[in-house]
Amino acid sequence: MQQDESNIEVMRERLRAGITAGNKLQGVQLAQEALAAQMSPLEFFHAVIDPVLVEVGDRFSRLEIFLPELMRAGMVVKAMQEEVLEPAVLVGTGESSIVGRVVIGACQGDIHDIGKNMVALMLQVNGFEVTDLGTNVAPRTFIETARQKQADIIAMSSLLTTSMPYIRDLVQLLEGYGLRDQFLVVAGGAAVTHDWAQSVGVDGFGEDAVEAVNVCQNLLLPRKEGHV
Ligand code: B12
Repeated sequence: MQQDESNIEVMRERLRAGITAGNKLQGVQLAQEALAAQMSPLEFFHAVIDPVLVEVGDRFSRLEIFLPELMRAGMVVKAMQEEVLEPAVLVGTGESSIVGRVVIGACQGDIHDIGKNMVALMLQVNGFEVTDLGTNVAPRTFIETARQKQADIIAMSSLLTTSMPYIRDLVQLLEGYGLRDQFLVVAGGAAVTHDWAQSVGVDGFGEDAVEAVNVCQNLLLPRKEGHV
C-alpha cells in the first residue's frame, strides 16, 4: 500500500536512529512493521533504505561521520534485508521455467553488496537462475563461472571508482578469449553511469533493481526469438 510522505519520513528517521545506535533489532522491527502495514518490500527498500544510505554516504564524504558509522549502516541494513525483506520477496515464488541464467557479483576490490543482493533477488523472483559470486570477484572468475553455468548474462556491481575498471577489463577479456558474443554484460551500482557503461562496451546498465530486471529481460528477447 502506498504510504504518505510523512509516514515515510518517520520511517527514515527511525532507520537513521537505528543506524546511529548500531541496533540491528531496531532496523528489523521497522521493516517488519512497514510490511505489516502493507508496504511492499521493494517500495520500502526504495523509499526508506536507499535514500538513508545515500545520506549516510554523503555525510561520510563530507567527513561528518566516519567508517564506524558507515559500517553500522551496512550491518543494520543487511540484517533488515536478510531477516525481513528477502524472505518476504521470496514468499510465493514457486518453481517456474527459467527465463535466463545470470552470474552476478561485486567487482574485484569491492565488498559493497546490499544493492547487488537486491538485484540478484529481483532477478530470481522474475524467473532468472542466478549464481551469486558474492563480493570482490575477479573478471576471470566471472567468466569461468559463466562458462560453467552456461549463463546468458554476466552482471557486475560496482560502488567504488576503483572497482569500476574491472568491468572494462572483463569486456576486454571476453573479446580476447573470443567469447564476447556468448555473454551479455550488464553493469550497475552507484559508481557506474549509463554513459560510462556504454563507453566500455557493456550491453546494459540499470539504475536500480527494477531496471536491472527490465534490462536483462529486454537483452534476452532477441535470443529467445532466435536472432542471436
Ligand atoms: C553501506 C556502505 C558501506 C558498507 C557496505 C556494507 C555492505 N555489506 O554492502 C561498508 C562499511 C563495508 C563500506 C565500506 C567502504 N566504503 Co562504502 N558506502 C556505503 C554506502 C553508505 C551505501 C551503499 C549501499 O548499500 N547503497 C544502497 C544500495 C541499494 O545502492 P547500490 O549499491 O547503488 O545499488 C542499487 C543500484 O545501484 C543498482 N545496482 C547495484 N548493483 C547493480 C548491478 C547491476 C548489474 C545492475 C544492473 C544494477 C545494480 O540496483 C541497486 C538497488 O536499487 C555508500 C554511499 C552510496 N551513496 O552508495 C558508501 C560508498 C559506496 N562507500 C565509499 C567508500 C569510500 C568506502 C570505503 C573505501 C571506506 C573506507 N575508507 O574504508 C570502504 C570500501 C570497502 C570495499 N573495499 O569495498 C564511497 C565510494 C566512493 C567512490 N566513488 O569510490 C561511498 C559512495 C560513500 C561516499 N560518498 O564517500 N561502505
